Amino acid sequence: MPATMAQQGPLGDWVDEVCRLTQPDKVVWCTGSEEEYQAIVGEMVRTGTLIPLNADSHPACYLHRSHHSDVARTEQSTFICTSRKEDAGPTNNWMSPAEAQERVAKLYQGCMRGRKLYVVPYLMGPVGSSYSRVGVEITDSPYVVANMRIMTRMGKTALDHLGSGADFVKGLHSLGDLNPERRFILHFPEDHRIWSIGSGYGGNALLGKKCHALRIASWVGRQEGWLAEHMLILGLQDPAGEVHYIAAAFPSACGKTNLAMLVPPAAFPGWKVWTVGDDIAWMHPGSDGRLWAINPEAGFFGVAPGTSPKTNPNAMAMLNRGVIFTNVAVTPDGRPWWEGIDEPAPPGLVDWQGRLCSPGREKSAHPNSRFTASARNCPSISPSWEDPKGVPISAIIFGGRRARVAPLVYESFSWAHGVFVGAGMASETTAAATGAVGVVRRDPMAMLPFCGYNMGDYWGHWLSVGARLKQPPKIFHVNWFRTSADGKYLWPGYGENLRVLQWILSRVKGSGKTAESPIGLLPTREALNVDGLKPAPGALDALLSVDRVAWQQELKDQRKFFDQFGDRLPRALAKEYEAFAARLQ
Ligand code: SAT
Ligand code: MN
Repeated sequence: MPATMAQQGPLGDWVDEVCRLTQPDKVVWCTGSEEEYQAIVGEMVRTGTLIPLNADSHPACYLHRSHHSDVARTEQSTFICTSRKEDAGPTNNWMSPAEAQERVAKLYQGCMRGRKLYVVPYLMGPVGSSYSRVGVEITDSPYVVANMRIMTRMGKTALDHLGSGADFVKGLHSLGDLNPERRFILHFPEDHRIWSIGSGYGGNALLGKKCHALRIASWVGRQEGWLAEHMLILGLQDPAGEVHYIAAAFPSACGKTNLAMLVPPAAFPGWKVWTVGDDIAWMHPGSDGRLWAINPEAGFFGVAPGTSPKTNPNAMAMLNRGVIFTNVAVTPDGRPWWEGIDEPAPPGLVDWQGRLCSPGREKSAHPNSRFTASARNCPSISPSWEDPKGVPISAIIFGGRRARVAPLVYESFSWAHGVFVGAGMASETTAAATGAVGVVRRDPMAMLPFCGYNMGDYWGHWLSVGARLKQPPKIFHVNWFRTSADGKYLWPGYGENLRVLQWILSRVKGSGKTAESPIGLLPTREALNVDGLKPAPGALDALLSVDRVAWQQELKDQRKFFDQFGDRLPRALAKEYEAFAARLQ
């Protein structure tokens, strides 16, 4: 549909209304074309918002330095604005729609004077898929437009999907004055609206991502019978050429991108991992009784630090063209640099705030510095990543970052027990959100910051989706982050995680030896392939054992967490809790 037609329907009416409120100098309807992208990027280069990187080593790559107080998601300024507080639940910040109108609407008054207003239609999901959804983000940030162009199918494609309808998520974003005191990320799931003001950072400002594809979509999915999850999707190909798809939930900055792009170790000839997505999965029960997943995104907004030819060669190969880097350091010859890139910091390195680095000083790249890269440039991108029907999921993995307690891997006894395992997840906090780093917090299904409604109802929804599946995926829990008493990682991680995926696949196929424990089924020592690995003495024992005393403490913590939900906690989950407590006795 041409933009001129869209301008006359419900979308045009909304844009007019926003213009009256925000008073922009100019309105730009984005088409999503390459020329438009070049023009927007060119203008940002002229204003200094983007810095071109070395044109030989990194053609069409740019560096953006954000405001130093705007570098991560801000959970304290993120709210769910349902009419009833109970519907947001105890784990979300809640603001009534009336209070939002009173406190936040006024911040938009005239906020775009002297700025351009961009209308950014976007499609979440493959073109032609009945699972895909349209959103429109209005923003005054050209950086957001350029990132949305990489992260979504933007412009005409989205308008074509929308037709003359009004079924789209309305996202209104303004940088405002970037003052954290006047920063709000509000979600109105009842009428599919998002208001974001005061931040230009990824998860706060690229509204298709966490705001739409998780918080609003989780609400819509509950009404319509599907799941919107904070999960990567990968295809695991065995030497016979058979591919099984796995969805895996980890909190932000816990290695989802690395796992999604895993390169098998040399000891595993014939194995291959295909990347379908690295952050979000929309999963629907299919008519065949299996669970089918699409990746709603079209790019990767990944954490740069720690990414190297060793940890993620596929990512490195896609990071040398057409990438927007945010808050990384830059070498004197214009190449991006970050801690863990596996190259010594060269003299003359400039840090993420544009200051000359002195060795041994603070981090040069911000710990939450990011790359925005098109999925098309990923060497391991799956041939099925844009399949309109999605890919069938054989296993679901929940993973936390836990120095202690959680073993390397275990399998749940059933779907309901798997939901309990996901609901009981905990993980150490990372730099992806502002606040303390390394503190263990409960993070059910890695959705704590992203579930758009009461998590008690969310678990109930998971249980009901499972009940509709004739072939439910098996559910597992993993932990790559166990450490020894002296703080060293016990498991090598990265490509070696294939060993765990291999056991998971054997379980999917009905073989794979297990040892039963109170928390679930662990691999036997023989069932986990550690050929060619040289684990530290005692490491495997620690990785594959269950410490009852530590789990009893965990149980208490889980209880406190679940108690907040009162009668919104599904009975089946309470029963799983009781059964677990009994097994631990
Ligand atoms: O900044 S994002 O929210 O997009 C990434 C993340 O924290 O998972
Ligand atoms: Mn994420």
